Amino acid sequence: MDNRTIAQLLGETADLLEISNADSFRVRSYRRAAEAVESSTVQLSTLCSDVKKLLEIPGIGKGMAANILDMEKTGSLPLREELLAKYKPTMLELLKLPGMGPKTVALMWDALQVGSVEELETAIAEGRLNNLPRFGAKQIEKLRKGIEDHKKNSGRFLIDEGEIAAEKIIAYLRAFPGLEKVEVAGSLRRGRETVGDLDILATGPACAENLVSAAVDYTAAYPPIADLIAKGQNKVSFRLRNGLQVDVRLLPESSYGAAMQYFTGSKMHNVTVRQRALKKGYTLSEYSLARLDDGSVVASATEEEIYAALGLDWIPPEMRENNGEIEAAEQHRLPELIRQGDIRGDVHMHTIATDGKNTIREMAEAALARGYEYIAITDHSKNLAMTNGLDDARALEHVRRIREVDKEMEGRIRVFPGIEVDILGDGAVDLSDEVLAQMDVVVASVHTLFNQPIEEMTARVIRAIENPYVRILGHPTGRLLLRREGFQIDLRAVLERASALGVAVEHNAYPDRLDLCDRDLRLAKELGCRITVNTDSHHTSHMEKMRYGIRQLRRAWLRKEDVLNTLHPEEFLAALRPLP
Ligand code: DGT
Ligand code: CA
Ligand code: CA
Ligand code: ZN
Repeated sequence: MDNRTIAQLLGETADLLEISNADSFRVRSYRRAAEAVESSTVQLSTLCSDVKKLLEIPGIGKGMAANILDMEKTGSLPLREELLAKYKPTMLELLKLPGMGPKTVALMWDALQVGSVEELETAIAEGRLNNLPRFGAKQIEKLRKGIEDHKKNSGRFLIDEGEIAAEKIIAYLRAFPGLEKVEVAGSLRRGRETVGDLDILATGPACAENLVSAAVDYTAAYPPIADLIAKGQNKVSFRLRNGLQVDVRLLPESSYGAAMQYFTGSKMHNVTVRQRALKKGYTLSEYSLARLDDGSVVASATEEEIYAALGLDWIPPEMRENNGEIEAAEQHRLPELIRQGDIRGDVHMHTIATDGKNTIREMAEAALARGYEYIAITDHSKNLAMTNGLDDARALEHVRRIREVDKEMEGRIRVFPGIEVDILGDGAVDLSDEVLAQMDVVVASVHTLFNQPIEEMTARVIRAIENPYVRILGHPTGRLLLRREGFQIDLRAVLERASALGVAVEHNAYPDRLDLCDRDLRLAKELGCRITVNTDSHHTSHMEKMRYGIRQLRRAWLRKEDVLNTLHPEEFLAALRPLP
């Protein structure tokens, strides 16, 4: 069992304990253990033969160690199963709705015997929530809307969850003798922000017609399979424990390129490419590009050959959305897309001063290890009290410490002082101008009052970026993928103003934000906005999430020169809006 699954089971148990009104100390011990496991850099399953090592992890006591051993052995956590049986297995789904915490779930259960999203929907429709204490018409409407969004999203997964699952399956398949090339196709290959299912293609000598059944058997024996959906001649479909469906196809080497092209999609890209093939007297299928007249194969082994035979440059998967990429490929003017290695700094991250898990120094060392030339430390401001946000005095003290660490690093990496300053309800920012003036990187973000009418929210954000010290607008729409839609805002108006002022807009690479989305990033570029891509790391391990952001920038057709933090440190500061 991987750390993520262990952490998830522990976290769910904490939620269930809280729903059952258990002792808060007990709830906390599960939550702390979940966090410890989540952020642990060692694979816990490798420690299970040695309980002492498990106990060395802070947050893991004797009881928790026993739980982890249990999970490793049985694949489940008895207390969690017990609590789920007391309520309903669907209980945890309710927590995914916005505004539904354990206390509210407990209330719904106690008062109305509601134990699933569906039951809640019915209860709302029947007006049974109207007599509940603490539930006004507004909250009920919010819940109803939340259920609607939830239903729209359910069945999709965040890109990181998809990618982690895919990497494991690929490693498993590569271990089979004669499976030489194993790659992901579908929406994950295109870098879409969420994925519906995984499409994995494999080829090699083991896929030859007389051999493939052994490879199919091996695929169907992948240990984490929770539910084998179908096992065909060269295709295996299954579901993982988290509900994610996976389609694996084992293909002869001769048609691998055609299959990659077909199963990468998108559907609309493929439709357009196929029409183009027909015009040229060809037919394009998942097996080959062939002549219409005599059926002879023109190209099939690689994507490059297929695109070339159609008079097109090879198109990066992130661009295959039928947004003009085919015309660009025909005219040999596809942009050179930004790559992960182009990034030289990460300028939005948190430390233990607020809700981060590491020190300034640890963040700097981790960034240095990634090869970065600079970071900015941007902790929260006081309006976010639950994060222990900084007031003016603490912010100044923090700036001093950041400058100290910058010196300690002796030029190996620059550490810029900054803040993620809250945009208050009226568009004022949360700290004084004198304090903001001490910082190099002021990111301004909305974290509260998401429900303002669109005019008010637009005016609010524009007022905030008009503050002359604000240099970056953080996660501009506030969306949380699969959980919360972005707030209502006239984004074009905001981006136009940001462009005029020289305020950069952020693409927040954290996989449940990916905000601005690909489409809006393209708009930002069109409007002449400066753009940065940041991880918003709350832990050293989060810095690697940059790669999910890079995928979105590529989907927006952005090049290295469109993104400020591809610059060297001094150039980067100079490219931000000039300070007053
Ligand atoms: P997803 O799974 O919802 O995140 O999105 P995709 O793009 O991975 O879609 P999926 O898994 O249904 O199919 C993978 C690719 O295979 C898709 O992008 C294009 C191709 N494909 C699948 N079924 C069809 C089809 O019926 N017609 C066409 N033209 N292409 C298809
Ligand atoms: Ca798919
Ligand atoms: Ca699929
Ligand atoms: Zn934020």
